[in-house]
Amino acid sequence: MTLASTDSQSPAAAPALAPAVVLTIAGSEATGGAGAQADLKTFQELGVFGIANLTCIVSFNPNDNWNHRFVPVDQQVIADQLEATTAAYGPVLDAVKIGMLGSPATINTVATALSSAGFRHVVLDPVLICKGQEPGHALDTDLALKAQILPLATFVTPNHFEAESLSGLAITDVESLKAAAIRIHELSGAAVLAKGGVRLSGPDAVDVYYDGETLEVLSAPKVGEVAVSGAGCSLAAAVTAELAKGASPLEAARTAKEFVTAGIRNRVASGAPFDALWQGGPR
Ligand code: PXL
Repeated sequence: MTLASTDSQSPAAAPALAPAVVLTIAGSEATGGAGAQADLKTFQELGVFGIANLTCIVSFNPNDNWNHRFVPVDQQVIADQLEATTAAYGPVLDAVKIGMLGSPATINTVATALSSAGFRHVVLDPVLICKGQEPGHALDTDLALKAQILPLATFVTPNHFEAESLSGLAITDVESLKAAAIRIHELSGAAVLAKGGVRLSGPDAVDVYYDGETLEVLSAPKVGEVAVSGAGCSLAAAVTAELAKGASPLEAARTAKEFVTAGIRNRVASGAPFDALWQGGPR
């Protein structure tokens, strides 16, 4: 509610409550399951004012096994979006989520903007791979992300593959997921929410949170054994929204896990290989 009350009957109208403002720097995923679209829907559901600055456009190809068609946004256009956003909202914008960057050039552009913007919360969803893609398809991008963006992150949400890649450890069970979360914290200084998802066997979807002091295993019964599109994006976006509203990193992680579990339970059936998480699920 942003309208100040003009009702002369109410003696002490409360001042309008301005929503927290959050930014996602992410790619568009045309079918709306993942990427900036998932982030914006998550922001709206969690009551924050969402902004998306686009880095690339991904359109799956139904005629080629749903492979990714990837088009980067021009570097100057990415820089322009970030300039406009920080100029318009700089003083109140203290939480940003980083999703798919997709190329070393974009990583450089975004790292430069982040370094001067001084955001309090930088939540990194280290998108090294999308569902259905081959690991290691873009090693130069993975290396640039680790070198230039990871050190700027205050909160990181790697999935199973990304946690193995960032930590250099093999993850086969909850104990090795814990070891990876600790290692990634040591490398980055960030709070870490490492996701086992459906990749670890057992009845529960298990994630590990570690911030240098608290280690917590977050667990929820698995909803099927198949990954859902937008789960990773929505989790990191929910963490960002909660941090912007003043939650602690651990509280943000817990709320985000609940939000994503409800969204997976109420997923939207898709003709693509993966169903899509529904951010309205918790309602
Ligand atoms: O889920 C990872 C992801 C993030 N961002 C974009 C994507 C994908 C996976 O397809 O397309 C734009």
